[in-house]
Amino acid sequence: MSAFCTGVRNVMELSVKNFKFHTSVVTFFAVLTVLCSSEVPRPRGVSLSRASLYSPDRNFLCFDNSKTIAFSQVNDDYCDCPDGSDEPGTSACPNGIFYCANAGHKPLNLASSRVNDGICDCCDGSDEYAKYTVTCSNICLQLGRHAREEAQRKAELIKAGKHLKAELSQRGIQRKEEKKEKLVELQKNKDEAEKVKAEKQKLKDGIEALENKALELYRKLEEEEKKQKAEAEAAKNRVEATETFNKFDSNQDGLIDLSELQTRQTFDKDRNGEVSEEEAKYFLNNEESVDLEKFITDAWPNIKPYLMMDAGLFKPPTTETTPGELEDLQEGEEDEEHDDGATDGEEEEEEEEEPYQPEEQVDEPSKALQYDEETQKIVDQATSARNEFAEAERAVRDIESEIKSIQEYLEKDFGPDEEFASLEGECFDYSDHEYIYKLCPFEKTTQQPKSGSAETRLGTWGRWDGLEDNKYEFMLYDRGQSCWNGPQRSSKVKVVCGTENKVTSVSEPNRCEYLFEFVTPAACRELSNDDDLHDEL
Ligand code: MAN
Repeated sequence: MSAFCTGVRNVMELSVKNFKFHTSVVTFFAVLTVLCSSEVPRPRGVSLSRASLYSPDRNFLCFDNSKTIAFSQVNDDYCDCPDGSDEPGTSACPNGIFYCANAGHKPLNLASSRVNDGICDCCDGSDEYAKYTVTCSNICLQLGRHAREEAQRKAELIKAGKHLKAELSQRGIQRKEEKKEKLVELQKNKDEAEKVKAEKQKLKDGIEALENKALELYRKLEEEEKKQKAEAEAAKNRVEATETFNKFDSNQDGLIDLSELQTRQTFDKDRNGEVSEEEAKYFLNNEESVDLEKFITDAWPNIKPYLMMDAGLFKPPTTETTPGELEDLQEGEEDEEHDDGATDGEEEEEEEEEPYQPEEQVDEPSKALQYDEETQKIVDQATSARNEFAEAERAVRDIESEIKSIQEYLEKDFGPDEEFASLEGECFDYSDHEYIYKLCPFEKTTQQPKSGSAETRLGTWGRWDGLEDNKYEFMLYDRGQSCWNGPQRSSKVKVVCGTENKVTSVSEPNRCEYLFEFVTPAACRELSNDDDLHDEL
């Protein structure tokens, strides 16, 4: 019988591992396994592998070697061994382990406190043998069948996916190689470009030194010209001021006093029909009277803008009058001039007065200095040397930035066999009733409301974030747009084996924390021990 059972177990293991048999054959062997697994006599709660440690023919030695007890004390509902090994089938020891065979499905090790606690933990119901609280039916065959079908489906998927994954890996490896080759080439180009830059710099520095020297004379000339211009301006201003002084000094006493300004409508700042003393004083810089020198330095700067305004040459920006007020002022002025037929002689005289005219246009543009032929040649050479240097500098910068982006690419972890590399640069959409989500592997995740408003970044590529046994199971995209009154958005992407690249679901388990599920052949890998059915027998 024992040899038969060993044979049954071997066939079962083989069938499940290789998925070569029809499901009905597997089920038949599963039933035989159930029969065989109950065949080895052992105390309740003991696994097959430990059965030999519990022999009714001899005393029982606690697993920690601390004690030897009579075999009759095993499972007597009294805890003798400190490690709980004498009570595998009761809840007497707080640290005891109960083993359910679950024949036909996966065996299970339970904390012995769960034995006879009224909850069916083992699918074969063996943990609730007291039956005073609950009766558990044995559902291991159904569960086992379902698990095997699921495992078979998975295995078939993996088989198909692995084929595609191999192609992806090949492409990824090739892409990486190409990038590495490009990097070597770029390094060479950079060395070359730096040499060119150094040469261009030398040429530029040399010609600029010549240019500086050649332009020294012109700079002096330019300064001189500026100075002369300023002096001419000052002289012109003085002439104008003097002429105006003489015109205003009606009694010719060499002084302009308030009364001499009060006769001139120009200085009626508030346009009330008369020039008050206060108004006149403003123009004389708060003096009662000024001589020519004071007039030029202190009064003329106040008077000139008003004369220009009168002549329509200048509309000063003023804090006292808004542009609208100024317009009103000018209109008012015109009206007064028309209405004022019966005013006294002086005013009539003044009306006839020629409007103020500056000597000549003040801001005459200065003519650009003409260089002599030799200097012009040097300036042109320097200009083109500067351009060439800037060009060489740009070339180095461009190569550097290309190198940087290749280095960043090479630093990215595209999986142990570069199988995820081809996902870079692509984006995959997923649409639910409210949003269109986007996963751009190794770049970002986004969410766009279907209503059309702006896209929200749910995260920026961070790292692989799976557990140690498969770090490629999850991607983390963090540092997304801030959540209102909350943290920055972030997304996790569960990467699952599939025969195509596709986002299959997106959810928001916590506010502003998103979970994408993405299937791709790149994630197809051999089943781990946890996944295969070896233990289920
Ligand atoms: C938007 C979306 C949601 C998110 C809220 C948080 O409506 O990004 O996913 O939960 O903002 O305010």
